[in-house]
Amino acid sequence: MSRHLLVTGGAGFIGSNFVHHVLARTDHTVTVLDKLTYAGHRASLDGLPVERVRLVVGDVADAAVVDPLVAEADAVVHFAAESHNDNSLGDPTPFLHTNLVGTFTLLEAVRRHGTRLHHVSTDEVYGDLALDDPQRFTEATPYNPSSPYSATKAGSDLLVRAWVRSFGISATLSNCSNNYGPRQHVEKFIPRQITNLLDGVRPRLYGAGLNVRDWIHAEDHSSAVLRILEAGQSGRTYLIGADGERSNKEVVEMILRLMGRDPGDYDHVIDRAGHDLRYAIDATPLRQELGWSPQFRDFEAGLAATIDWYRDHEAWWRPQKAATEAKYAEAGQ
Ligand code: NAD
Ligand code: TDX
Repeated sequence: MSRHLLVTGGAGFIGSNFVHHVLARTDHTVTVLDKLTYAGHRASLDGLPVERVRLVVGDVADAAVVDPLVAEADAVVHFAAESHNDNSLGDPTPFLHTNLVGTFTLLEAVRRHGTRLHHVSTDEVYGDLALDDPQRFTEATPYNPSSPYSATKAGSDLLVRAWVRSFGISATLSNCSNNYGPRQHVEKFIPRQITNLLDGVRPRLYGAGLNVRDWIHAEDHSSAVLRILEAGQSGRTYLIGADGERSNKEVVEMILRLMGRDPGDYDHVIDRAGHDLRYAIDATPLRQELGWSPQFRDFEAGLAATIDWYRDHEAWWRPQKAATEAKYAEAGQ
């Protein structure tokens, strides 16, 4: 059945991936609501069928913009967020505005119009795990966020749950692990190291680099969100992950090898304040109850394709590179 989706943050990394995924696999139409902050790229929506997708440039915290868009949609998928931990350590202000006030604004519109909502969140709301802890995060893991970013995402999740319980809105939530793939901003770990190497600059590893992230391709995140939108149970939280745990050191060494360099050719820099040690997702309910499974099971192949994407799309990332590196240089990273 053809439906009309409102996708917030659809010009960002994962949101744009989701819009490409939905338009290729369904006959839905999409309105993207995106503020086009430093992290949003109009070009990330290039190549899509213009009669099925429309971009509205606006703030998810602006009720006058949000209300009519929610009113005309069959469902809302909420990706819009300030998403980078390091930025939240420098200035948390926009994180409170977008992640908390933005989600609140959307919830009020959804409540007024009875529209179905899917809220996209992160595994960082659970805090971190010890490197040798046999447990992984599940939907029962207590919230324990470490950074201003993850604290505002945790707050946004709790707002959604409260609106389900108190006002009976129809909403699902998902908490996903670290994404990689095309169209990710060069401030993030993997694209930063790839584009540094393309510029002849040595990769930068925070601290000892033993921190573990549970990598999933953005395409697999998109297919999971679509599946939850189709078959998820209102009020439920689904954890999304693809069994992709790797230390940062392993990832940087793999990037170096794939780009034809010596795997030891990187620098250790000052560690992130409050740096979470390890994230790991148990996605069993999503796999067993909704029948979802990831398609990108070979991390090295996915990483090689991602390297090719950045090599072939310099015009997409080049405008952000110098300002991003200037910010890191100020922080000694
Ligand atoms: P991103 O920073 O690449 O994109 C965010 C998008 O939101 C941008 O297009 C930006 O312009 C837009 N935006 C920001 N503030 C806005 C506002 N006030 N109004 C409207 N639009 C606004 O982020 P991403 O990595 O694609 O993350 C998308 C979502 O997925 C976020 O909610 C994030 O918490 C979640 N998530 C990300 C990851 C990851 O690994 N990147 C993992 C799990 C969950
Ligand atoms: O230059 C770097 N060197 C480095 O060692 C950068 C930019 C990062 N790192 C480390 C920090 C982390 O341990 O790499 C790891 C990944 O860093 P990020 O890409 O900043 O991701 P992370 O902080 O793990 O958060 C990401 O996953 C969860 C997304 O940015 C969040 O939006 C998502 O919620």
